[in-house]
Amino acid sequence: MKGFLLKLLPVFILLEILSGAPGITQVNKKKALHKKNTPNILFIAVDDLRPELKCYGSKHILSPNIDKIAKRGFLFERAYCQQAVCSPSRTSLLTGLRPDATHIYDLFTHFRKTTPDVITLPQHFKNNGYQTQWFGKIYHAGLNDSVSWTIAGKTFENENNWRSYVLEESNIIADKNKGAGPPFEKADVQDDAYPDGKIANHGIEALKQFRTSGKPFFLALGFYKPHLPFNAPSKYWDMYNAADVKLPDHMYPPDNAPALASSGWGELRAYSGMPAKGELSKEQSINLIHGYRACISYTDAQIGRVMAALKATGLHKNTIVILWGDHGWKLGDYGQWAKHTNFEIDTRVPLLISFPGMKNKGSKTTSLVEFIDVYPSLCELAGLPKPTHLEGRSFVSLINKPSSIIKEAAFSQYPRGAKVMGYTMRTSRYRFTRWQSRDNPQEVVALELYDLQHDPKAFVNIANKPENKELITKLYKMMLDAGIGTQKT
Ligand SMILES: [Ca+2]
Repeated sequence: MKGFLLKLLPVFILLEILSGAPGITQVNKKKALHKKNTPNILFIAVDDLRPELKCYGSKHILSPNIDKIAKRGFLFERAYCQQAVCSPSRTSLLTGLRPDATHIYDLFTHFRKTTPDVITLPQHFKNNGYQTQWFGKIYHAGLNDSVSWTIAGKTFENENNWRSYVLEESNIIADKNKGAGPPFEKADVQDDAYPDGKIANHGIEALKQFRTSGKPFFLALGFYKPHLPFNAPSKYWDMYNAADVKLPDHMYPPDNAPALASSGWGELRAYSGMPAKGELSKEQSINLIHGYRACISYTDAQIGRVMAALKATGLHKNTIVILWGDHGWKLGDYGQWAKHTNFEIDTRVPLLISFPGMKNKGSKTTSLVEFIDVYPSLCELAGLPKPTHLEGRSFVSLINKPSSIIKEAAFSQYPRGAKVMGYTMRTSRYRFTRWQSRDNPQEVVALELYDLQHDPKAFVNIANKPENKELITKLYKMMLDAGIGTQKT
């Protein structure tokens, strides 16, 4: 541990002194350091995990293993994905580019079609001598990028639908419903009856092999839960009592919000027994919230198994652990379910990092950070040069000084069909969203403004209040100055 710290210190000192784009000297110096240090990367993605964890202040959630990473590491209170849906968010993080640069706004288009030569995060580590391997969901299902990896991975999931049921009755329902079965399942089975347990098993085996080979590695483990359907072994359901589940206190859209701000939550409606229109019953809502919590604890336990193996192999002494959820989620909040909006609740994400010898263990920052910042940050920590295409900036300085601020704003976006794109900007106080024409960025379709200082849950859109006209002009200028939403899409 000490040795790692001593070797890493010069990198921090160097980077504290030098700011902005790395010069040739810095890159060469870092390359030289990299040869000596070569920390491994354990890259943990959790699908549809909103920051509802004990380490994020949610006392009702049992997430001891993720909490342990926070305790030994560093937690980002205000981290934001760039688009609140799987593939665009993951593509953005893994390429270091915003959706307007990847042109990936949907779940079907591969980024190699739109940005054929981009060097992805794992590919960059591969190009710098790392063994890179994945299990589970890193890229979106069916959109793997084989050049990112030195070792082939495995999804453990049926690629064309979300069937991971183990109970016969669930599969019978799914067969009748073109693959979409019940939205949750409770089964008295072992952890590895479902994909996430298998992913942990393979991750553990991979760690053992990396220990034997002694080669630096970038191991990416993408856990599926708490994505729908909320399937988990019974013991995780039994950790919670349905009677304790409280429904959100605001089950309708924000006051004065335009209709396109909301989602119709078609994703959940596609599951068996869910209404095609209208609200869920109270019982359905409680069962789903119960299932989501069970899935968090189930995945948390798998992460705990992997972290125990990291320690048992001794690799924890030289491994950077990063954990992220690809976007937020609504569990009846605003009367809606799933993601697919520009709301704070969908764009805000869990993000944790831990590495040997880090300063300020167990600290948090409220500085805004974005998923596009992950790529340059991991480069900095591993002593690799930062590719010039990256749109984010490293957040490593925050770890050394949690009270500092590295960004005035975080940006996300969401399309509404072929005609409208919504750009949203989070500042330390406000969330400002501008829905505009995709053909003509000057043309405003609708505006939203939430004062999160006075309305922390964003219940009231105040964009149309005359007294906020100047503020909106100022916020829009900030957006334009950052180059957000200026182009046709
Ligand atoms: Ca997702």
